[in-house]
Amino acid sequence: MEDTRWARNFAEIFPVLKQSMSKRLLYELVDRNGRSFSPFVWSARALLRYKGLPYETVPLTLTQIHKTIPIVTPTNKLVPVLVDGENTVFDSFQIALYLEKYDKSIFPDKNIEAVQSWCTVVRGIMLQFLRAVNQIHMYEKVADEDKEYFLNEKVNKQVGGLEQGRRNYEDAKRKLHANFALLEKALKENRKEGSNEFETYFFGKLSFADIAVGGLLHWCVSAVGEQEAFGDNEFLRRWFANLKSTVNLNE
Ligand SMILES: N[C@@H](CCC(=O)N[C@@H](CS)C(=O)NCC(=O)O)C(=O)O
Repeated sequence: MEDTRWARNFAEIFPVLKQSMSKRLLYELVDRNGRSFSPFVWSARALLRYKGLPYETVPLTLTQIHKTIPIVTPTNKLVPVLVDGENTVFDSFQIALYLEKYDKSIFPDKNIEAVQSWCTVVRGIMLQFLRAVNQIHMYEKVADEDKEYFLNEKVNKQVGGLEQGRRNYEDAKRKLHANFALLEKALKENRKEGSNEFETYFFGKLSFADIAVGGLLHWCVSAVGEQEAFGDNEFLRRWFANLKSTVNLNE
């Protein structure tokens, strides 16, 4: 009698269990106000939205990331992590590769190596300029529990401490805007004939290289606000707005 009831209950519960196990989860980093600012998470989110794949987010502070992520993915410490049913993938580029099995490829002409090289180069160059500007602001925005870690691991190591970072800030901003001007030039050179001015992508078509740059711009806007991020670079402001609407990520 007991056994039958247990089996019946299990049969009722099983679809619920299965549904929760097959949920798509995106682990992400948030600031003290619950806002997602990570460039790499933005790229993963953009992919999910572009491909129209439903998902839920697991918002974590840095302190929570350090406790949670090694349990979700024992060989990894960082976000984004995507749990897609029984598959767990980390690193934004790996997530892009994994999501290729769904509609809307993000690697034009299946040219994975070329897109990867561009991502590595562009991210590598832009990150150093962005850090010098963003980290000072992000220190104010991260959760209280994250501040000490953020100061030691990001501000001190990446911008030489708060004082030095603040002293160099205006110069860093000038260099970042010069870097943005080069980005504008590179994008315009790759414009495909017939495309409108803001539909201009590194490979002539939308690729993960654009989505990686979009993530970096999102990080900058989150840190310093849109006005300060773009300054008078109207092209990049509009390019980013166009990218967000293309990937359905207007927040
Ligand atoms: N190459 C990785 C980088 C991921 C990464 O650096 N994630 C940061 C957030 S932006 C993180 O998790 N940081 C945790 C920490 O610094 O302790 C990717 O593309 O996903």
